[in-house]
Amino acid sequence: MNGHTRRDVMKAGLAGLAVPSPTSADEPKQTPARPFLTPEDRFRDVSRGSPLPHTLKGDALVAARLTPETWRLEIVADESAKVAKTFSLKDENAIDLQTLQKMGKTLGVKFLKAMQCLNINQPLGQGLWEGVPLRDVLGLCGKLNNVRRIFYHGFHNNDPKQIFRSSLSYTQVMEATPGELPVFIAYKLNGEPLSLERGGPVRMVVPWAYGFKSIKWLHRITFTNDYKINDTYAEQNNDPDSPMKTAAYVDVPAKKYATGSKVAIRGVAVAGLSGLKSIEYWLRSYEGEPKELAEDDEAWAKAEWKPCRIDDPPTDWKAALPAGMSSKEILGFDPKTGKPATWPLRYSTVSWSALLEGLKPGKYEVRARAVDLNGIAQPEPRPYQKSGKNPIEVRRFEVAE
Ligand SMILES: Nc1nc2c(c(=O)[nH]1)N[C@H]1C(S)=C(S)[C@@H](COP(=O)(O)O)O[C@H]1N2
Ligand SMILES: [Mo]
Repeated sequence: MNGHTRRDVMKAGLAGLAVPSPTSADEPKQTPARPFLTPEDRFRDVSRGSPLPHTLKGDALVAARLTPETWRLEIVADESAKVAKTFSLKDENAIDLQTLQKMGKTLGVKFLKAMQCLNINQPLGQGLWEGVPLRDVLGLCGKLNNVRRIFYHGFHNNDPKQIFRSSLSYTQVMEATPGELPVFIAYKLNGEPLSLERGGPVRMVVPWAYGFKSIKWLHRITFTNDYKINDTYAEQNNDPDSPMKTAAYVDVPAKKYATGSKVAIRGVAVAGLSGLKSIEYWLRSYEGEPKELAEDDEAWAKAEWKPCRIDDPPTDWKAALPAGMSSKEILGFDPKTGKPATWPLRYSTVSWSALLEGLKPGKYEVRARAVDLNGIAQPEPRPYQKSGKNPIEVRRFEVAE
């Protein structure tokens, strides 16, 4: 079994780094260890638009309604839907940030969620998101009829060609399984106002979905009786209805380790729709040039998968969370004890590691896979990559005198 502690892995990681190795600019550097909540400067960005909305400044930012004072949310209906009350710029009653924050005082929710792009292996970051459930905001519209879907989009330079839009069914917005996270409109991330780059002042956050449902710079929500998905991502051959997959991803290790040193393999895993039971690694030696292992290679059937260690929840939640916040306030945590109801929390990330000892000199490749709560190992049960990138990643390193 892997009885090592996180400290062992940190030490071994540093030992690995200490081995001098020739590096050139195009060789990947060893991935640095990641904190529980991703700091702003390490969050990866996936944004469209020219200019990128988050690069606007001064008057352009004001004209785009992307400052806390100028931001407005329109909630309207197309001709197919019937809605008692709408909110629009035209009627001068669009919803402002103050109104949303005021609702947040009584209805606000906080939860942990990984942001992940359907088309990128590794999650972009893990955040503590704060906002108001979308169903409560839509409640301001009163009685609805002929509403089957909710369409929404953000600021797009007022250029129809640049629009990036998404949608949800009425049911997905209005009702959640007890214990599950609701769709919500977020204005805070990791205890701070949502930055412009992360989609601030206000962004949609769809807990179970890949990033393309979580529209940044949210400007308009439209009720419709159209039952069809209108997502921009659907037009690019992505499965627009795919919940996040359970998957493990492997950090880049050091290139070389000295014989006799401990080799720490680390990575991040996402607990998706089917939850996360365990993570396993497969170490394999090779000679000569690295080769891709074909899907039908018989080595797969003979692979010896060994257990990795999944990081425990932080023992000190106060230190892991933004200042002044208690874990008791977060959805998915026991409000009495402040402990997470499950671990890892669904739709969040967890760090994992494996410590390899006693490796003989030679070349190695290491792979890792997640096993979900149904006992199914990655990339199954949904190996099709346009419903979410979950390939089994491989990393290579050398052990030498
Ligand atoms: N308005 C708008 N929202 C958007 C996008 C965009 O280009 N424009 N990109 C989406 C995609 S595809 C992803 S993966 C996430 C990325 O979120 P992040 O940039 O905060 O990491 O934002 C989503 N929301
Ligand atoms: Mo994405």
